[in-house]
Amino acid sequence: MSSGLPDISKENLTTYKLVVVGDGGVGKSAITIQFFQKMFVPDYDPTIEDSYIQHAEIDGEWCILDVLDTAGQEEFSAMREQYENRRWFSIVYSVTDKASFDNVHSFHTQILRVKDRDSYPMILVANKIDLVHQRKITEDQGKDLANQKKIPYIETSAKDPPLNIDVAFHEVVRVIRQHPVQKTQRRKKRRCKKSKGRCLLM
Ligand SMILES: Nc1nc2c(ncn2[C@@H]2O[C@H](COP(=O)(O)OP(=O)(O)OP(=O)(O)O)[C@@H](O)[C@H]2O)c(=O)[nH]1
Ligand SMILES: [Mg+2]
Repeated sequence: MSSGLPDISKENLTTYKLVVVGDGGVGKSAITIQFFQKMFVPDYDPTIEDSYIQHAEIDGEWCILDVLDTAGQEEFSAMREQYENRRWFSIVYSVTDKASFDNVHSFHTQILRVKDRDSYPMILVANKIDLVHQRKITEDQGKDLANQKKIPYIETSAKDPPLNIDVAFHEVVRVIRQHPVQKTQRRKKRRCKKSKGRCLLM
């Protein structure tokens, strides 16, 4: 009987290594745990670093999602060095926390700097939209920021019943599939080193 899962012994599935970044307390862990474990964690336990891996079927194509849930709190921010080894990003802010919205720009800049590109596939996630009365950042403000950065914008709630959590993870994979990184522009000209008359791209 088929389990519905792909036979990974036969198939070479693509692994998407995602990183979830954003300020402390915006809900990065809640979103990630809701996606992987289908539950809401009401308590706030600041993350140092956690990773999750799972098969996923996105737009009819199976893949492996390997997600790094990062530390938002400054005291754990040394772990952000990990950006270099990872490829794809979701930047999360909380619609109830203006500072977390203001800090999106610095996460975005940091990713472009590490990747040495003018643009890079990523998405902007506006979380905690269930907290309607505490909302400080409107949908229009979020969309404007995402438009400025030329990245998709998704509103989520990790609280039960979850809203757009699967969509957020699926969308980042869609963005990656649509924009193979090879096609994005390097910010600086590639350095060219002469070796035995050949030009090696660095
Ligand atoms: N109401 C509501 N609460 C949320 C939501 N997402 C997260 N929370 C709560 O907000 C608090 C912080 O959530 P976390 O997921 O731990 O935040 P984080 O971004 O992982 O924080 P760091 O690990 O410190 O970077 C917790 O108490 C969560 O239960 C949401 O969508 N709605
Ligand atoms: Mg966390």
